[in-house]
Amino acid sequence: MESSSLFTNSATKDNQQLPDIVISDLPKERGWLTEYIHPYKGFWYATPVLQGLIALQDNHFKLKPTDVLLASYPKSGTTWLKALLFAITNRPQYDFNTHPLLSSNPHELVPHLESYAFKYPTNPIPNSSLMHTHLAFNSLPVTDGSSKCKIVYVFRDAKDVLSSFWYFVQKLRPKDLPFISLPEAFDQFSKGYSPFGPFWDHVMGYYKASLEYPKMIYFLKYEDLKKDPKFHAKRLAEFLEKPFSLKEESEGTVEKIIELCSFEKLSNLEVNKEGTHTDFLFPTIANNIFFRQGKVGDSKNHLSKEMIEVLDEMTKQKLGLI
Ligand code: PAP
Repeated sequence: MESSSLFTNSATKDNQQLPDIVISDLPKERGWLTEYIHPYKGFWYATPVLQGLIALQDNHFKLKPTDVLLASYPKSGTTWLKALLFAITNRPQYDFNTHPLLSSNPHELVPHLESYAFKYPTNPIPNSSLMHTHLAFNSLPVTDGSSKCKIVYVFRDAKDVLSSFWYFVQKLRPKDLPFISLPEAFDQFSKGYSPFGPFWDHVMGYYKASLEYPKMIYFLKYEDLKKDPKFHAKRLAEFLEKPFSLKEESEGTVEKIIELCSFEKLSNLEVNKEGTHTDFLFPTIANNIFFRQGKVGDSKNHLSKEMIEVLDEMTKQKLGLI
């Protein structure tokens, strides 16, 4: 999907650091869900994602102090965190028996920032204080740390991310685009030019920012959340300045939220087994493709020994002890 120079960024009017982007002038590589991805500020973005980013910049997008932004590399736990953040931030409003998560997929309840902006380029900012992005930290209007918004970043093991992403792509890749094998996807991912990649730079950008601006960014590992969801749900609520009260704790609210957002619960709901929603690239997307295994370490059943060694070594070198 090639864009034209119509998508020129005019945000430089009041923000000199943003260069004009003419997508058709940018280099391109094979996309996974779109025909092409292009480099922008050190990361590879699908053509429509860049179009959304440009629309946001053109409209001088800023995060408000009351905004909560979930950020993630794809397949790192987005659906789970969308559910948890929705349930935590909206908990006074909803009863657990009639909760919106019982009848809507988490992706319908928490808008995807750059997708929304791609779809509505003249009015690109979702009307929701809880949003999600796959953009790298350096593309957000918060890099100086002065924003009072809250950002939650979820990080997952590179091997599980790659295998989860590849299975997702098999289900969603448009049929008119050629098949991508797992070794081909591994090659792109490990060399850094997978969609939203390089994966390790994506993680590192948010990790460093979380150390520098701990009140603004909370960095969470999928694997840690799996191990102790109660502890992390409570910490998330504290970070969002909405700690669970003693009354809520005694009523079991934390446990109820964890149960509601669990893989077992969400993946077995009718809406997530049979339902669909509209995504920016796809008019209809089956809700069940966001629920596959929901396990830690499943990639060992899919990746070769060599792939595992390379990805582990890269993670060790690039992320160290994170
Ligand atoms: P996205 O970035 O495209 O929105 P995302 O939700 O991050 O996708 O990734 C989907 C993965 O999260 C799937 O992992 P798998 O392929 O290894 O199984 C999916 O199963 C898993 N997942 C979805 N919901 C949950 C949940 N409630 N708890 C744990 N894992 C989940």
